[in-house]
Amino acid sequence: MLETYAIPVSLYCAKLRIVLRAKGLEWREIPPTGGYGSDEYKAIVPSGNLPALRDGGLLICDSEAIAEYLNDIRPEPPMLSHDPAARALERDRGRFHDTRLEPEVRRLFPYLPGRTEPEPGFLAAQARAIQARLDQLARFLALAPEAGDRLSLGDCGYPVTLAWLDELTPRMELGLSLPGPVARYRDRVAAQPAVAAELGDYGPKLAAFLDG
Ligand SMILES: N[C@@H](CCC(=O)N[C@@H](CS)C(=O)NCC(=O)O)C(=O)O
Repeated sequence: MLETYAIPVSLYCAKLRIVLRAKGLEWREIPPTGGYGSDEYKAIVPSGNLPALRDGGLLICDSEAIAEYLNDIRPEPPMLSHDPAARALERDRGRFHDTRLEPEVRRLFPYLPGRTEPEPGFLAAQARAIQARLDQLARFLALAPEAGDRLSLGDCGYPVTLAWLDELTPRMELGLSLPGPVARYRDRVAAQPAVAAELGDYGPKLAAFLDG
């Protein structure tokens, strides 16, 4: 059986679970050996990050590489279009999430409520940076108005990151607002059964973690 190294609230672990659920795959989740960030875990997973996937002797440690591998070994339902142009846009969307939007949200993590107090002005500046990414995403979506009608690999990170923003916006007084095209895209993605199932499980865990 497939095994994933994961912890419950990790954003990219939730992204991976959406892919696993959409593919109807069975998997077993195991905590990082020796704990998150441990030398023991880094000895197994070169990048030391989560999630990682083990399939027999194969170990993969980037959520997008894992997702593409799962799409290759379980082609149905296809999560990348067969049409090269549509496939390129799906990958573009996925990269935008992983390299542009999510990293701006992650910069808030050291300052989550109850952790370190940020420097004055940091939260307002970071909120502007995240809002700029959301506005860019709205323009991105204009290039692919059908995005989210069918769940592609490029969509799976967004519902998780947007769930984080829902929780963090009031808690950290970020004053963020979702542009209309992003809100509509989000609704289309949230209606996909694999996303609804994961968010139903993940949402309460995330809220409890942030309250905790
Ligand atoms: N680009 C990576 C990012 C994964 C990532 O940032 N994972 C977080 C947990 S949600 C992590 O392990 N951060 C600590 C680190 O990268 O050392 C992916 O898509 O898998």
